[in-house]
Amino acid sequence: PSAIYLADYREPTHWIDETHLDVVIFPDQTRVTARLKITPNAARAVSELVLDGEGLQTQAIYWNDARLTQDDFDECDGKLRLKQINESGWLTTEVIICPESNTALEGLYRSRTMYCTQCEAEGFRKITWYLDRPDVMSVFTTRLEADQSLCPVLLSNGNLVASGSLPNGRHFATWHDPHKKPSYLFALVAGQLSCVKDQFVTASNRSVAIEVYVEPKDLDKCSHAIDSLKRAMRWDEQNYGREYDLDIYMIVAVDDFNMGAMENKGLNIFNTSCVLASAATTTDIGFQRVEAVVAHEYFHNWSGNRVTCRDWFQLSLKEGFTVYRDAEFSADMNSSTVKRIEDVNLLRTAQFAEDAGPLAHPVRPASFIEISNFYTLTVYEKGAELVRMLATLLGPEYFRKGTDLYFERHDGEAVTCDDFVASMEAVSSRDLSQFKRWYSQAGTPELIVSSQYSEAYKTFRLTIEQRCPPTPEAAEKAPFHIPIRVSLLGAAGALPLKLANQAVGDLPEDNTEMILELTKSEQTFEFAGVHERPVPSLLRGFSAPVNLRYAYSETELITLLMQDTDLFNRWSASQELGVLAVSNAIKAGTCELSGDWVNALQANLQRDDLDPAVMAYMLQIPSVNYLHDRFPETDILTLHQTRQDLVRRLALSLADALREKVLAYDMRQPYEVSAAAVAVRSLSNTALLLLAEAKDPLALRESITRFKHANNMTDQLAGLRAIARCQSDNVVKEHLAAFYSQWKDEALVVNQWLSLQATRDEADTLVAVQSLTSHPCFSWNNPNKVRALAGAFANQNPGQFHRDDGAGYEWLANVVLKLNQANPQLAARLVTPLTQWRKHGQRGQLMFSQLQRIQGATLSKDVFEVVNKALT
Ligand code: HT7
Ligand code: ZN
Repeated sequence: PSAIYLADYREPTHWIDETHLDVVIFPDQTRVTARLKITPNAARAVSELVLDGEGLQTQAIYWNDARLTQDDFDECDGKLRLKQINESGWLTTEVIICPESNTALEGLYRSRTMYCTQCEAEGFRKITWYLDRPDVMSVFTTRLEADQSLCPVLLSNGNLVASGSLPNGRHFATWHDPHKKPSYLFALVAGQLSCVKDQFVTASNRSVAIEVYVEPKDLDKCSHAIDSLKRAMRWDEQNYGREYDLDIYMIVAVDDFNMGAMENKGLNIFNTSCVLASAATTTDIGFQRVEAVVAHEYFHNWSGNRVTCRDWFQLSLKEGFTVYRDAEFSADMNSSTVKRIEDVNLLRTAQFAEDAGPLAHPVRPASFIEISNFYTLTVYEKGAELVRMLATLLGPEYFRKGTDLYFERHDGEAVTCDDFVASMEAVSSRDLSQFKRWYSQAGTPELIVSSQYSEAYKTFRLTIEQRCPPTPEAAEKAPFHIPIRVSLLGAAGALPLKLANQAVGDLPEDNTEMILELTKSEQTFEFAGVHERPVPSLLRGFSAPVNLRYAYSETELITLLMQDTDLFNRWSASQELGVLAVSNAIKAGTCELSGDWVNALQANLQRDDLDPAVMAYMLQIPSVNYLHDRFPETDILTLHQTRQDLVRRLALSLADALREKVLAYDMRQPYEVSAAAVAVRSLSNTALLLLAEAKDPLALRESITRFKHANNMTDQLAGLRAIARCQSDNVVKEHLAAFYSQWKDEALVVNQWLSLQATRDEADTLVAVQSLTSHPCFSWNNPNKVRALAGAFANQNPGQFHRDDGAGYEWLANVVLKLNQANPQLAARLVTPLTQWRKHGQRGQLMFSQLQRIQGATLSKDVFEVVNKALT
């Protein structure tokens, strides 16, 4: 397979103004007739029309209703070439496809009782011959035909314009979408589905029908998604001035799905895990995920659908922006600090690792072999951080003006990341050319900060140096434009700030926080009128996706933990204290906890003005992956054991306060998913789990009680997790069996059950995981099941995945090889942990050999690209 390059981008040779599809579904044989109105693109003046297609059995081709013979076209290697298309006309193709044998879950496939599609990024070409690229936008009319009893529901994008019965128990439905769209936003669904209906009245008083389609057994799990959707619709009107633009918004829940959800115009298709929710079967995290994903897909209607990407290199234009929008929405609906902590945790543990490994790529990659491999944390999460930095640099008013202009300028267009930044520049008159390096340079910049206080001059200087490590696309990096939000903490709180060169008249009303703009390799910022030696609170709210290095003393970190006026930075200080404790333990070879740290946490546990959910996060020692980033020379298992030791000691030292949190919790309260209720459960369950790590007698008792008497899945799973940490093997087995028999008919709960077993740090976990692949609940064709078992084992069980004998790596490689052809997207994602082999010294050689073993097989493009990059 060969790479394609951003630098080679050319406009399409032809446009497709109208697309008329006729999809006739029979078991094992679906006939797709596409009638396309083709117009040559005058700007290209190329007469050869080359269409994309994969796995299609071509039956017939017509140009303006005249059937073409074999001499008129050439079909080869996924391309259909038609020589002389110099004028507008109608191209009709007829193909046969077989959704029943499509295990890759791209294009049209069958999932349980329904047929459905996944066209992003290049799945439409598996349905019919097409110019399958996002800058070709067309008006779609889709006629679906199927057996009435097997597929009573027939859906596609836009509005239903005709439907009716046909002879032989068949029926049809015709849908018309008035908005031009690229093929990746096309969708159809046909199957046995039940529907929950609701409606939303827009700001301009239009009524929009909401319809959520699920399997009949799941009808009682739709209300949270519907409420979330309505909140998202209102929020987008209020915060971005964006109204929904069709009369109907449909969501379909599908059990077999490669990702979370898909924003097809007017017909979103969702992984069941991101739409279904009920107190009995879904955890708080699950509820929040549903809310976030529903909102994310809804926000795409503007950031992605109305204004789309010119080419797939611009993927972050829609994904980074939409992740930023959904993060702000979730922050507004729940606790903003908790949301930020969760996002920053993900960035620091997983995106930073991606940016430092062999698969590192810029937010706007310059080349790819398989675009599906670029739905990454870098494109999504780091991309969102870029938008956040723009919002920080411009301030809320200009940022909103910038997004308004962007939507207005480019409505109905396929555009680039440069166009997005250009709108921000236009409204603010700022020069963002240096900022744009964030889109083209990969790697996580490191900020090395030092400070100097002058008692005599009452000045405080921050000297900040930026460095960015080499990444595959470039060894040398030009300096980034980095907004650094800072405060200086004095004895009585945040100090008023004035830079030495700043006129008093330029100061804002609240001048206790400031955004420093770092643009050079090294810069010094001098604050004047600082009457006491302050503790700097740096990178508040994580104002840029960078690694901050400042030599805080433990006392300073404790000051930040207790007093910072930025709650996020208080949490950040708690993490730094965890890192410090690990560092001391590694140096000393034994794990002695600092009394000051324990006292500070204890004091925080007793404060009732602190959000309990943030407190729960303050009690977490940083993950092994993050610690490995900080201590790259230390073996991962040593880090894992040191961390476990620290967790136990912390639990023992805080036992009284933790017991109080466990006991204060009233399990019988009716379940509510408000931020406050979630926070209380979060702290109580974190306390329980910590006590379970220390085998505290209360945990031995309470884990069983919580498991048995919980009135919601959050508490029941917390009980089971605690049981798994503190009870004897027999008791654990007994409760795992009881949980399965209680929930065996709820696929999403069974996934939790699989993950819990895959993440147990026990010598026999790998054997258990292997035998679970033969359990009746497991299926290799269901990505949720594979992720729950293999994904959880490889990504969330450092102690067992990194076994000294390499058996964890070998098993993962077997899984990748098994899925390589059946579901290439899934296989390519699963292989990721092995690609980090360079970080693992001697142990890394075992990972390396497994990658080589994979490389020896006949690989799909997806796996080929990942494995080859990892090995070079
Ligand atoms: N835009 C959607 C991407 C997506 C996808 C990509 C590749 C293969 C399968 C997929 N399913 C969904 C999801 C989103 O970001 O909203
Ligand atoms: Zn998205």
